Amino acid sequence: MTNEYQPKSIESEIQKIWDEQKVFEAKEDESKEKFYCLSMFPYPSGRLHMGHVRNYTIGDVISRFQRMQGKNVLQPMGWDAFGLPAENAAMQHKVAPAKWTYENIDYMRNQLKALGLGYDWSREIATCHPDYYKWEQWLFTRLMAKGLVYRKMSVVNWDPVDQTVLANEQVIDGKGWRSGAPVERKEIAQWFLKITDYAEELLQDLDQLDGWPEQVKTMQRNWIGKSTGLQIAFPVAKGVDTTEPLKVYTTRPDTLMGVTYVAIAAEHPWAKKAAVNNEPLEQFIEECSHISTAEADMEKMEKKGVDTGIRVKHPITGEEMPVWAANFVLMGYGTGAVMSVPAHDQRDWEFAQKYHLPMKVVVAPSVDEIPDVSEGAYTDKGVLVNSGEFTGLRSEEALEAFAKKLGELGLGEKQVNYRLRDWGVSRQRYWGCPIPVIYCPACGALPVPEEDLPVKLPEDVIPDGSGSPLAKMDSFKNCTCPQCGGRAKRETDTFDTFFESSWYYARFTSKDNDQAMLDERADYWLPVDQYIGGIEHAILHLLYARFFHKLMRDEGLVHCDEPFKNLLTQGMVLLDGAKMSKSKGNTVDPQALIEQYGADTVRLFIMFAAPPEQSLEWSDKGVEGAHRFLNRVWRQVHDHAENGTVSACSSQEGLDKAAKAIRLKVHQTLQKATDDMGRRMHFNTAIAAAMELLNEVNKFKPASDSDRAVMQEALEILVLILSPMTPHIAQKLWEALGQEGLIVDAAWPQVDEDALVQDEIELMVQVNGKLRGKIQVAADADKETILAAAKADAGVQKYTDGKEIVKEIVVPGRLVNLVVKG
Ligand code: ANZ
Ligand code: ZN
Repeated sequence: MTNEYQPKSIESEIQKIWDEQKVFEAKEDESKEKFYCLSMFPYPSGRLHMGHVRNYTIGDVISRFQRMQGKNVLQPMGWDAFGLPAENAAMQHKVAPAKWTYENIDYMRNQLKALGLGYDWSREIATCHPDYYKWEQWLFTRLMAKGLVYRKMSVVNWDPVDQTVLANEQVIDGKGWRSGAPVERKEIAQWFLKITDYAEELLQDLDQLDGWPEQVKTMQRNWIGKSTGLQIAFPVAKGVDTTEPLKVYTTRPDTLMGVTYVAIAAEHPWAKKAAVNNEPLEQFIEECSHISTAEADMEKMEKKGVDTGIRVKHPITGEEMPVWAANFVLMGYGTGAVMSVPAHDQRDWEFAQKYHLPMKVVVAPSVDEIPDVSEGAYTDKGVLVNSGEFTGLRSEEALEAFAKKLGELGLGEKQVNYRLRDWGVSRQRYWGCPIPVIYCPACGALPVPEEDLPVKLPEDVIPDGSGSPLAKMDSFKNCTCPQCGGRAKRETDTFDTFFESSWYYARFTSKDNDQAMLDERADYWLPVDQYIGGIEHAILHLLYARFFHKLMRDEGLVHCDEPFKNLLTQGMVLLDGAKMSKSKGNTVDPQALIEQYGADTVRLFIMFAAPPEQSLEWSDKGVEGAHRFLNRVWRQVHDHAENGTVSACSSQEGLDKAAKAIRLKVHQTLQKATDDMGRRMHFNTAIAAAMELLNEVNKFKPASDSDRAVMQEALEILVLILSPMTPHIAQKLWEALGQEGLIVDAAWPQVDEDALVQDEIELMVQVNGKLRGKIQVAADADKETILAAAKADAGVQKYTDGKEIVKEIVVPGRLVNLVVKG
């Protein structure tokens, strides 16, 4: 038997055993508590990067730890396989996206296997496979029937040279990435999912998610952006041929008496009406149609506007005020119109300055402290002033007061608004899931009937970057109407790839079902007990997945409200303080490391270098250190096993002091590791404790059979603690220790409380507050005995000799302090 640690051969040998024995294939078993552990699946870009390795190692360690706790663990893996990079690669290498993707998947699957990740590969999913996307097409048609889907004109980036729609990341400095032509805004019809119907529930249910980081929940809350305010109607005075009043939405009704003008979006129907005989306005609208509507840009943009000539009446005072078209008002939010209060809103203030519009102060810190707004708006809340019958109210009281008054006048009511917009799911791209819709000239837009699903994406296509390949393929596009049988055309847009990643976690439970999207196995496994992934997915992916979960629940497919019980957002992997990334060129290739040191070393280093949610600074020295440690464990176990294994010690009976000290250390370590790896999920401190244990064990020289049994126990527990992190070496050492079977199936060891009871304890001895010695005393020693021992200590005597001890302090279990004089 070789005595050298050879990770390469060990690892492939053990991985083969796992494969052959289907060790990680999960079976539903009602008699066992389930644990569904899921790491965010990767995009098959070609190779794993260190961020993947960290994510997946964390998930694997948690899975293995939970399995040892007796849980029935499911840990699946798959591929988020649709997306733009495949199309780019296709153009570059003249290879079909499907071929490129499937080849990458094969390569990366092997990489994951080489890392020793315990996945149930029988449940593997690639989202570009029709068996998978068939069901999201099916769900979409169900949602269509329920009215949760609609089609609406919406703006896209249009490349006039390539005649194609560009994704945001394909627009560089306002130009198309391939053609270099200035991008145009173009309105086309697109499909939307009514996520806004679920806005309130998506917000409320965040409160159930005790196992999510507060930060992520806050980000989701802000994204949903619920606000309570008033919708207020300003009746028409003149300049527009309608009797309908102009509606605005405000979250600051306390400023109502300070409104001096009203601003509407350039796309507002009133602006269009007024533009008919208003040249500057017409130009302004035209100008606005070219700028981006991204909210970030809106903030920076110079505020501009044009007087529409329309006049409205203040709902309470009846005073006439102008209506301006302004570029900072968004058509898609609230009513597309705002009441402007330049004295109390900075944006309105800047606009009023620029166009010489009046200001009126109506909110003040107190009634006799009118703020100066000559340098900028006063935006704080306070007390209403200059507000007629409302003067003296606090801002907080204004909502109710104005709601009542406006209600009586029939000119306003309370309203709740959400910043969240409906989800536009159409993408004018080839490598995605076809949207299952047929357009018939006679019958309109119809869902593809269930029996005709899936609408398969043709896979032998090499896009060339100009236009949509599907739109150019008659064989794909032409079809017959499912209703009248006439000639019809297929939708050639594909889904946003967030569509696929919104429900894959559920499909893993029922992956082989070709009759239904999900079956009763989903009820057994869901919700996911532990979800692990990057913070970059804190908003969109997690929100869409939560939304899909509720959609599936309302279809009767799942029976819980939320998909992910606990969420862990792992920190970044850094090199010299900067995020490791391809674009920065500061990456470390996991593959090379695995080949050099073995997967166990890489896994151990990753788990040791930082707690999962913190960033991890890459260090070659750290990797070498991890490797040395594994070598030392290897040697320690084999040195012991060479003289034959024995059965492990399991009680304090007949042990001498040194043996008891080892057992104490072993069970202290076990207690700590159990808590660190389970409740706290701080694997780094568990590993540090295991390293310390090895040091102690190494100093222990067994002199008897009972000592050898203590050593055996220590090594077994050490190996068990390490096994989730370093499963391959753990398996070999397990065997070396004379154990049968697979260590993955071993139970997590139990702490022996007896071993934790200390006969003797160590106390610090201070002289005048400075540490001068350490003493060993019986755990139940009385004060007299402790003091005698302290005074007898040679180190202490150096400082007490010839001096008078004026005070003696004993802090039980901790220290002795002797105060001396002279
Ligand atoms: C008057 C006012 C006075 C406002 C004041 C603010 C401060 P949140 O909280 O995000 O919901 N607003 C409403 N609709 C808008 C639109 N379509 N485009 C741009 N701005 C719009 O924001 C609500 C506030 O944003 C509203 O309250 C409105 O301005 C503005 F001292 O009304 B406020
Ligand atoms: Zn028809």
